[in-house]
Amino acid sequence: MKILITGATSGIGRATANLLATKNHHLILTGRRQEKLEKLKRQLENEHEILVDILTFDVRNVEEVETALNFLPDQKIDVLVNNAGLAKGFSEIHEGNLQHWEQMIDTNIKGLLYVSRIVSKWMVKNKSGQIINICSVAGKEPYPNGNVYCATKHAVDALTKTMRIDLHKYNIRVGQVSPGHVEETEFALVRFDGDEERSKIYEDFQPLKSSDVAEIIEFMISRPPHVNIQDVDVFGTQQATATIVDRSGK
Ligand code: NDP
Ligand code: 8X3
Repeated sequence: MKILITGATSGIGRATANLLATKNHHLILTGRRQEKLEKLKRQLENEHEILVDILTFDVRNVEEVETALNFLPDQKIDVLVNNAGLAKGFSEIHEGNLQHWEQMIDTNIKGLLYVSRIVSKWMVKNKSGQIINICSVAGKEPYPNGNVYCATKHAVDALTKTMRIDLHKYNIRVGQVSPGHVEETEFALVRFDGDEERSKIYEDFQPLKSSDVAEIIEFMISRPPHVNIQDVDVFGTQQATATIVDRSGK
């Protein structure tokens, strides 16, 4: 299958690329950091007998998205994993940073839409395909200081459901994974603007690993064509809700 993963330069996206490569899929990996994409392509093509294409673009820029995707030769994608996304900041609403808000809204909502609009059009034409959005517990439960990030992920939750309604009649599967905390990602470092001390949020409990989420994505993809997994809420065992975490040690 030909599988496009946005945000494959690190974290969940990269772990998903690594796992799907072992299943001999043709991968199209995207992100803004070209060097990381090139390194991953070299690694995966050396380790597996697969084709890896890379596309470097910012999902927030509609022209870049269109140019990059239209560069693909045959307008056929079997699976789209809408993973690129981020949180920026952690403050109460009256102290919010406008740039952070815009970056989250533009990436998590508009970027996902720009990519999905093009790829879903191809899927409708081909009468087949699957879209998997990476949502979050933040898309299900608002939590203190999460305001705009939670709002963007609630939007992803609504988009997964509405895309499913729009696309099911074209034989297109749509679902999402909604994880709690996931380590082996740059998520916390990005949220806290590279502040390594503040980013140490996984030291006193065992969260999910990026490979755990990758396995769920692979499971959703490998179901028989008549099965559509619509949503998977998943947490590390020590995390019960967005805010209730057993931080007594790993
Ligand atoms: P990472 O920061 O490790 O990965 C984020 C990926 O998104 C990177 O590959 C990054 O690539 C890409 N990305 C970010 N902004 C853009 C952009 N403007 N254009 C193109 N690509 C972009 O974090 P995660 O792996 O954790 O995040 C993946 C998804 O999982 C996100 O949607 C996140 O919200 C979600 N999630 C994460 C959880 C966690 O606890 N880690 C829990 C629940 C959901 P590059 O910088 O090269 O552009
Ligand atoms: C990432 C998990 O709890 O930081 O979506 O929102 S959380």
